Amino acid sequence: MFELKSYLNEKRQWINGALEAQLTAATVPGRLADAMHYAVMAGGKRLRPILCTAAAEAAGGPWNEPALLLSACSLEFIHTYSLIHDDLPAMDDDALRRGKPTCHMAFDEATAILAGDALLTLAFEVLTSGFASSGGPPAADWLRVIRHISQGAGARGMVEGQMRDLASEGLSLSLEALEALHGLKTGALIRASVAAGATLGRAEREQADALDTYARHIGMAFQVADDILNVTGDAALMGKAVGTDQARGKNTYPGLMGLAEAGEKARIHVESALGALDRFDSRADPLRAIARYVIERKR
Ligand code: GRG
Repeated sequence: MFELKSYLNEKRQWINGALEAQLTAATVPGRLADAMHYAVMAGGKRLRPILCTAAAEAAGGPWNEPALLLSACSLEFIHTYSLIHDDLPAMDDDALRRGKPTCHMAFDEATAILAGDALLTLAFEVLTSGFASSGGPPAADWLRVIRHISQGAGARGMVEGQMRDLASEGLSLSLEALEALHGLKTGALIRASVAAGATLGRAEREQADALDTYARHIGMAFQVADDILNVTGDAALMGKAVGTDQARGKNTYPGLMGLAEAGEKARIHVESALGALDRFDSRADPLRAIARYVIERKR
């Protein structure tokens, strides 16, 4: 029987070691390096890196190749940069993240902006370092990975989602517009994480499409669950403030359809994600367990 808790702990340890090593190698000691290190190593579930390695495993590849480790680090650097910038006074103005003062509170606003910038840049430096290693994936695969990640993170993905999120504060979005917003803000990097893993795991076309369907659904389930936790969650467990969405006039699933219906929506997305994995064998069990965890999580 697959045991998710020990699986997640093992992967987190592996990823945390790699993140430490990459940060040490890529920075010069000083305030910028301290702020980058502070934000990345403040905790976090490492969901995107784990999805990347689990997707490679589901496709039949090894999960622990150096190329996957580089992609996993890159995804976490991008995710952490987005959290640092999201917490800034110009955006969501949050004081607590991952159970600790946000980067701009622990350092200052300018340092937090630069730490985010440097992490975004480092993400791509780390990816390109994969080209240099012999015996790794072919260059064409690396280019595909870089394309998935840059598209997921950028102006057709997460950044556009953030823009829509900020622009729609205080306005009433339709369900369709809300889903499009979250598909970009939260979903695009999750899809990129799975697509990167599928590429490096040498997934066949059909497998890659099924994995993308899985990723789309867990991205939505993750966001609905996040909205629900913002209403019902425990701030101490989550390491960030709750009730903030309503206070800021954010469009959320519970706000639009009520808590019970939002919970049902998340559950349906998880079922659809699991359905997309029907043709996969037990090597997709980690992805299956992660799909369930996405809505059962308390943080
Ligand atoms: C600033 C370009 C830019 C984008 C910000 C990630 C994001 C976009 C905003 C964060 C706000 C938010 C609550 C989004 C909902 C889903 C989400 C991404 C939650 C945070 O991710 P977790 O739960 O965080 O994976 P940890 O700390 O576990 O890594």
